[in-house]
Amino acid sequence: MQEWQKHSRRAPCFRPRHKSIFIGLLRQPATLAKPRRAAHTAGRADRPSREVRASPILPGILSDVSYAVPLVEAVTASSPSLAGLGWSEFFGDQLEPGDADLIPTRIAMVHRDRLSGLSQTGQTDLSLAPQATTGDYAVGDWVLVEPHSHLLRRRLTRKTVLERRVQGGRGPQLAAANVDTLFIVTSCNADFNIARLERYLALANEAGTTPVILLTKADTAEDAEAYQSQAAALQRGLAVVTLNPRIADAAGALAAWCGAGQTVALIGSSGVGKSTLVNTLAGSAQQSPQQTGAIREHDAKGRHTTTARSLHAIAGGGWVIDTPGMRTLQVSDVAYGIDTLFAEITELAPLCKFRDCTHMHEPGCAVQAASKAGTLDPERLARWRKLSDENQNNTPVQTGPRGAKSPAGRGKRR
Ligand SMILES: Nc1nc2c(ncn2[C@@H]2O[C@H](COP(=O)(O)OP(=O)(O)O)[C@@H](O)[C@H]2O)c(=O)[nH]1
Ligand SMILES: [Mg+2]
Ligand SMILES: [Zn+2]
Repeated sequence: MQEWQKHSRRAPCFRPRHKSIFIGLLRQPATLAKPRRAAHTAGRADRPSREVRASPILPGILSDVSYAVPLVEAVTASSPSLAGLGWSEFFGDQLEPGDADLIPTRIAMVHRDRLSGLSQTGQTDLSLAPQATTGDYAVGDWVLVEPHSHLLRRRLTRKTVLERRVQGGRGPQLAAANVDTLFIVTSCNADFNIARLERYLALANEAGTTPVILLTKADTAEDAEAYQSQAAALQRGLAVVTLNPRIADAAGALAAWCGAGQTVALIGSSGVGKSTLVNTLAGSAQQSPQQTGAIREHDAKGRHTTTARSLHAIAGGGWVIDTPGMRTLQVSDVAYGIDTLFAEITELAPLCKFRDCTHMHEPGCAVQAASKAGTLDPERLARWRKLSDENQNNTPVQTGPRGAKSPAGRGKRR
């Protein structure tokens, strides 16, 4: 039996392909009912490693994960388990009988003209079919590869995907796939910008990943606690961690999100310490450390020293994806992400007199009333409006108010 077969509850031929997706939908939290989502964004409700760990049908699956050995060594020296690479039942359920000879491989690096992947046998450069392009793949994707030719035959449906629209860019860019936790990194200096953090949060919520805000450079700030409290107020239940990526303790502070089989991605402007953090998380076993760079003193802007996207093993287990820095980020198709971010506004809307209230000038508007009464921050309301309007303008298909698509209409092709 191949290892991937051990991660499937039933034989592939009896399994409906999208079973996990429907399970995911049934488990959506009752508050803030989420519209029906595409397979790749079934997200949070179907966390792989936790489900695998909890499964009585799959005893001992993680027992072969070597927690003590840095995974970067495990990958090159011995064979890592698929669960250690982030594989779960969500992916196992997508396999078909004809896939038995193919090798499940995780995309580890995306260059302009080539891809490399990690499998149980180590790192391999992958070859693409003539009509395929590297831009169709994201770091963290699971693909099926032919054993000898290393030809990439098929990509599995994503559990989560982070994509972004860059100002002036043509279409959305894939940043990372199958990410459990998004570390949104910002510094306690001129880089700290609430409206930009809200954009990242909307993106993370929409992608189905858990956002965590990491505040760096507290050692250079006069009042680091003020940054911490401002960040924590951005979204209900949001975790905010202040750390110095240059110090080894940073890895311990993030251990809760970095267990075996877990994948985290780093997002944020250039110069905030993302690559430094990758190097700290990867530890001394890392073969090719990320390049890091100094920032300009007057505006805290960094240089783009990270160009390719890549997957790095975390010394204590799990994987981290560094992404190139970006200052501007446009939102599109993130209605659900915005609703989660601004839950206090979303929850007031049903109390408005008109069902399609825009919360601008209508009589009986509960949102305006809360703003006037001082229970809703007017600045937050203004930022919600700006982001919602931008989202609506950038979202091509709209069948509901403010860019919210009808449940049946939702579903991006992946
Ligand atoms: N003082 C201080 N410097 C830091 C901290 N985090 C990162 N740096 C420095 O900031 C610079 C930019 O870091 P880098 O990792 O290249 O940022 P990236 O562009 O986000 O990948 C480097 O010189 C780091 O050593 C911190 O918490 N405190
Ligand atoms: Mg960098
Ligand atoms: Zn209203």
